Amino acid sequence: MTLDEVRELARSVLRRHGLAEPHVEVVAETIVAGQRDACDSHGVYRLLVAVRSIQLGKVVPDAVPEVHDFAPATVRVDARGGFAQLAFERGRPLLVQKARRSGIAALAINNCVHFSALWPEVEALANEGLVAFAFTPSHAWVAPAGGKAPLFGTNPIAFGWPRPGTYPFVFDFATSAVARGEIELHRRADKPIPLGWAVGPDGEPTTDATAALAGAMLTFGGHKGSALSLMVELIAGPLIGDLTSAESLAADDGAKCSPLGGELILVIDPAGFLGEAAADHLRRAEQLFDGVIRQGARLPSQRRYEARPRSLKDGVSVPRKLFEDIRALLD
Ligand code: NDP
Ligand code: PYC
Repeated sequence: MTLDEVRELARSVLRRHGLAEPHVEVVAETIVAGQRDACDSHGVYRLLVAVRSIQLGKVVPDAVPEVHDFAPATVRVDARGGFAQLAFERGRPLLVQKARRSGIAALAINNCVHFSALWPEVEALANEGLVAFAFTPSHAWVAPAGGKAPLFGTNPIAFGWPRPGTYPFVFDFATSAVARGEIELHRRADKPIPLGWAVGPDGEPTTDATAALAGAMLTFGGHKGSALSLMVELIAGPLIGDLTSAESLAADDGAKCSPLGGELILVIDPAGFLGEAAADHLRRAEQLFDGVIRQGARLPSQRRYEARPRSLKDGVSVPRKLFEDIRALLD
């Protein structure tokens, strides 16, 4: 498919299910971006769960986010039960303005439904010359290291750093061994998952995707990912007055829709510490990136950035079964 066809498909499906126009635009763009950058678990596949969330009343399709200028360096956006993308877009100008004025600022998005990757947000902020961090809990699917029962979400952490003359440095990963969407894609393709991603309902390691989804996912890096996951629960949950992953799953009540809760975004303007010297220090930071690449290692996001021009030129491949499942949503 060309990216225009992906965009048209995403928009038509979302409209067909009653999503209000301001949401259609921004939600479709994150789906196009995911597919364009070869992030299959957060591309068109996400239309299935987005529509399910609309159909089962787990997202408010015409929510109008409310922006609150809360304090000199903080912004709160109440998404009013809608998808997170529009809330982010509505809060972003004030966040950037505050970061430029104070050197540092935070955006708390509350009461949002979050189904997307976080990198589009930190990349957009890094493109404005800011260093950005983003965090959101999800549903309680992941066991803490040493345990076997789901408690944490897949709880992604994303980071963006502006680079002169090139794409920003961005990483974005789940604090579980892998995003849940990856396991779902393995189940759809009837493929085994690697050991270390999850345990089954019996608490034993499994390579069966269905058993993994019914059991508990595992954190990445054992106790280290577990601590980071708990941090995400705290700073994007109680710290901003929003739900933990366990509370989100309880609110879902078995519907299997996208997580409900909050997102915390922190931004730092390098000029806030460095003034006019910021550009020199950002140039100095480039040596670190060179040091990675010189030894044959790759930077996070390199795969995405390589996929991007390829997709723009040649289009993207969508598995036929997935395409048909999505097309059926238009009937
Ligand atoms: P991956 O493990 O696929 O990738 C994580 C990061 O590591 C990416 O930035 C990736 O860059 C980079 N990376 C991968 N391999 C290497 C390597 N060999 N060397 C250097 N860097 C590397 O991601 P996850 O499965 O953990 O998460 C996928 C997505 O799921 C994320 O975008 C996340 O935001 C999303 N998610 C969203 C949730 C939500 O609640 N909204 C919950 C959980 C996950 P590259 O992309 O270039 O490969
Ligand atoms: O893949 O873990 C995931 C996920 C949760 C919410 C959005 N993506």
